[in-house]
Amino acid sequence: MSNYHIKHLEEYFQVYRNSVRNPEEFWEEIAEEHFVWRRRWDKVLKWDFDAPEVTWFQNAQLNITENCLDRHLDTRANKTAILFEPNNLEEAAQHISYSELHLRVCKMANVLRANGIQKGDRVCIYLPMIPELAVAVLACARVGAIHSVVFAGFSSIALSTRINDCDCKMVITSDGSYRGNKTIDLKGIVDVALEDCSEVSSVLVVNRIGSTIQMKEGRDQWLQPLLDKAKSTFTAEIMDAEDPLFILYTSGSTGKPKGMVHTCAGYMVYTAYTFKNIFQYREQDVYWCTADIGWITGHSYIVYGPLANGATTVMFEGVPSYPDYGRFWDIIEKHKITQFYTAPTAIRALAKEKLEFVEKYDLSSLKVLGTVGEPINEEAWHWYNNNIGKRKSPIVDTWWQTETGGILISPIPYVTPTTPTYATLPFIGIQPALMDENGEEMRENQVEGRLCIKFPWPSMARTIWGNHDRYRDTYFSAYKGKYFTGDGALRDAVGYYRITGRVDDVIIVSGHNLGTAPIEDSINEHPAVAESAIVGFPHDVKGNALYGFVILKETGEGRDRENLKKEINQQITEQIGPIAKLDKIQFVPGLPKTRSGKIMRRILRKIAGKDTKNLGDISTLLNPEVVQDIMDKAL
Ligand code: 7RM
Repeated sequence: MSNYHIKHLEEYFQVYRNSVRNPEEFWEEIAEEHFVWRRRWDKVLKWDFDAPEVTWFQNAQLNITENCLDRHLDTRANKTAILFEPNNLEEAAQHISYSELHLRVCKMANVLRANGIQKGDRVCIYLPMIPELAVAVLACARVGAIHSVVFAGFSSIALSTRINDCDCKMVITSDGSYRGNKTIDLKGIVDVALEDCSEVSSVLVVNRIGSTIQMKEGRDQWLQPLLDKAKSTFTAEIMDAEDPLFILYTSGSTGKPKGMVHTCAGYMVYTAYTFKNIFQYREQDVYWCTADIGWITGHSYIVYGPLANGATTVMFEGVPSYPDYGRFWDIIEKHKITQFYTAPTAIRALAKEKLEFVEKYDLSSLKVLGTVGEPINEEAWHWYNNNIGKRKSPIVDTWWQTETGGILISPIPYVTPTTPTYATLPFIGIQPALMDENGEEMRENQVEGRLCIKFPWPSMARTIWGNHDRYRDTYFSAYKGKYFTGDGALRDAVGYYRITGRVDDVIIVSGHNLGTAPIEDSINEHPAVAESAIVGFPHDVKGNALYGFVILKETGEGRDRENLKKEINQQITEQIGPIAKLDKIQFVPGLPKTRSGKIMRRILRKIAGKDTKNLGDISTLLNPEVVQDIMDKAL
């Protein structure tokens, strides 16, 4: 019991040491004391990073929704589980109690079953941030279906790619969504996507905005009438510990997104345990994470982690700028938020606005602030600390990934002294390693290298859907016996970690992971484009923005450049989504390449970042002459 809630630094070090020396005993105790199981495990951990293969809580049986819902009904039936704050001010907030949520999930599970969804089937969820999204996720888990939530800002092509990759049978969506003072035609996007998805036999539609939409006979059904008729109980499907719970796509360095597969037991144990400690969660708290459930942060720290702890978790449908830039602070005051978890990009955007938007509100309920998604710069950290936390709420800078399922490096608030821009110490059970250029682990402090994790943790993704080889190649082949994160990091004199950013071809824009390859693929499809390369450059709000270097075909040379730029961005918007649009496009005669034909993005990054003093040795390039030309015309 005592290990479940770390209270001071000595205790952290002691529990950490124990968790690393006796990982099986440690996680067994956590799993035993804080969750309900249908069958106990035979073995806590089996692993082999070469295969790679990882099994936690072998042969245990459970249903995660019994842990997130049923077991709270005795003690928390009337406690608010989900506090829904709508986009529109005219609409009242909704307090959905644990018993109400349980009922809604059971009804939804019955609807899924009645529409042919069985254990192991994949269901795509493409919904805005409304309670039905959480209900749909939990209902899938209850029937044993594997949910694949696709962020409702993705385009129809991105959606159909994800639906087809894992053969979803069903899509759950809404007529539309509210976003500030706009509405978005979600069902229209789904209709276009489904022209390419022959396996989808059923579409359930939430009526959110009351718009007129097309309903395809025999395929599409409004959800509400089905729920009205559904039975209010549903016996949870019994799941094996290692059965897949969900698939969530993340971009990689080739064009195809990677469907990361998370499994039931380890994911539950780790997200619940990290939630409790990293947010120092107490029974009366009102916790708010501003992420969308379409990202891993929403899966782990809006839905599963909080609900497994019987917490009150806020779901906000809107945007930070509507009706004005005070909306976040208004919500904190209105619901007396105790933990507030957001992204550096949101902090930077709000820090640009007048401080009056903050000063109008009483933020004294706050106890813990969090950030996630990208490195937070010092200036944003101080703004957050001074103006939102009033220097009394510790900031937890939480480092983790879609692949890791839960937070791996973070302070524990009121326990770990924080330092701006540092994610500080590994969480309990996490064993980081920094690797040097020769592939050797650096064991001393005050070093910088590539960040690996050298021992399994319960919530790690087990595979990439349909492509285990890619899983091995991406994460377990760079350093033998270690999980490679793709990030660089430094470890300071006291052993604190600071994440320095991606070392591969992934760019983080506004906290969203964008692979360069899919964007380049999209640009290259434009008839006037021969070749392209994308790099990130520093942007004061988004963290990074995208800079595209584009070689035109001869046929494109005569075209109006401004029109071409518009068309290229239009194409990216359609194929990937507006998030991947380029801020700058430079037409170039060639791209710097190595002799083996690899684009030297390092050089392009320096040019885009206006840091050309030290380009390094370019004489070994295939075409050193293009570099000067690109520099002369840089934007
Ligand atoms: C949770 C999430 C993962 C990538 C990761 C990093 C970057 C995330 C931090 C961070 C510095 C942080 N999942 N990243 N958190 N960098 N400090 N606290 O964001 O799969 O979408 O992205 O995000 O590069 O590898 S993700």
